[in-house]
Amino acid sequence: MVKIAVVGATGLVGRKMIDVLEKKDIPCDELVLFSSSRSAGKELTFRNKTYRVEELTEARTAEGFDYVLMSAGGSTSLKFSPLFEQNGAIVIDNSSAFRMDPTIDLIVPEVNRPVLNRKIIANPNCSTIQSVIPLKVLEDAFGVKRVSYTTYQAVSGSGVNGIQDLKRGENGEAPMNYPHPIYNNAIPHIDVFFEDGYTKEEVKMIEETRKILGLNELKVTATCVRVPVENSHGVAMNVTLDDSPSVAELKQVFDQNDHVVLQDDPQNNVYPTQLGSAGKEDVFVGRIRKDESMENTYHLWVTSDNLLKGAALNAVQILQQLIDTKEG
Ligand code: 11C
Repeated sequence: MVKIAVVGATGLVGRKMIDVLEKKDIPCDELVLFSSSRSAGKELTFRNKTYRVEELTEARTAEGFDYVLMSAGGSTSLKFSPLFEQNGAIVIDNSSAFRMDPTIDLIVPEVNRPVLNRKIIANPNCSTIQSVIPLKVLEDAFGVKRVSYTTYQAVSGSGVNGIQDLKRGENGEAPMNYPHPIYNNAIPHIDVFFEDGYTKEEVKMIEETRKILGLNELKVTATCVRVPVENSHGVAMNVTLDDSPSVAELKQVFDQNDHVVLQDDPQNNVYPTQLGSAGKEDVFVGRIRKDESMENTYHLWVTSDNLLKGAALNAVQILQQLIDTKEG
């Protein structure tokens, strides 16, 4: 008897979590969908059955859940994840609230495994997830010394408000979510600014990369940019390795790895695009080339669906990993 809750069920990520639970055939005898009071009462479908979304209250955390998928923002996670945990559930938390807590694992199943034995496991930021998967491939094969990210992030990363701003712009209306129009524009500003000029999104990418890879001293920097793409993030990565493989060797390593899809035949216009990866589960890698300005340094371009591998799919894969470990 497996009892699962999805918190934030009516949000973009919450809805995808329900879809992925169904698609991946995750064992679930009882599902409860939670939201804020504002969205309670909406109806969603899981395995041909209609569920009414219910308001999450403190008392409801004690209803014997085995697993909770949380995607309702940091303050909801801070309040409710520990309550679910105290009541015996394992919580996979999609917010940034616990990610850098040293007692909490931050997991991308292709890269690392939970070891801390806590009942809250953090799901990383979307742009981090798709970046650490190819980085882990490089680390295992050649050693990684340094990485510089530049992101091209879809508006769905901001939830439904981001998508609405893109649509507003298309209709000539002013934005309500972003500080500038996103339609016909690119905004080098995701999440809040810190005093040193970095944004919180950039700091997340830097810190989460080190934690997931277990490379505390890795040199990492990031510039995060919102672009007028509905879904799927792009990340340009400039990576310095310990070794000096040829570009052909690099491509071979990616080609032989099950966790990425290599799309790299530029003469025939073959390379990952954000539209091309939207709706897909994979992380796509291409445009692999040498950066001649620095030793042992390479460029790659990585795209992936930010709502799937970047959020809901990764969370459900963590859940699957936990179930497999329990059964194994
Ligand atoms: C964005 N990456 O595109 C963000 C969304 O820490 O999980 C996800 C925020 C997070 O705006």
